[in-house]
Amino acid sequence: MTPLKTVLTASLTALALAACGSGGESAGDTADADGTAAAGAGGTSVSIVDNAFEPATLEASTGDTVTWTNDGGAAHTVTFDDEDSGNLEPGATYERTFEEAGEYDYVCTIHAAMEGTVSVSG
Ligand SMILES: [Cu+2]
Repeated sequence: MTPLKTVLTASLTALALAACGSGGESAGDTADADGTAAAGAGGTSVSIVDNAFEPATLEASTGDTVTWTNDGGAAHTVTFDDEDSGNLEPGATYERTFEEAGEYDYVCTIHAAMEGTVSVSG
């Protein structure tokens, strides 16, 4: 009785399948990103891939604006307790400015295993 729900379910299934496929193919690329993530140069950009935030923990300073870019092939979200990017399609970006020091945990609401933290120091 709910055709819309059927369509949504089918779309989510397709996204999940696409995410699995591209994740395997880009293994070589993500290894590189992991190796350089600790450098922290710039410190205000997070790359979203299928399915992880890179770097998972970002060090930032108060007043910094952090930009997330969806470099993956599936839609993802950047969801804090108090702020939500909504669905970010491939290529989309989201920004948040951190005015206060603290640990800001966030997740992707589409993929439960995707977690990240912005560690803001004053
Ligand atoms: Cu995701």
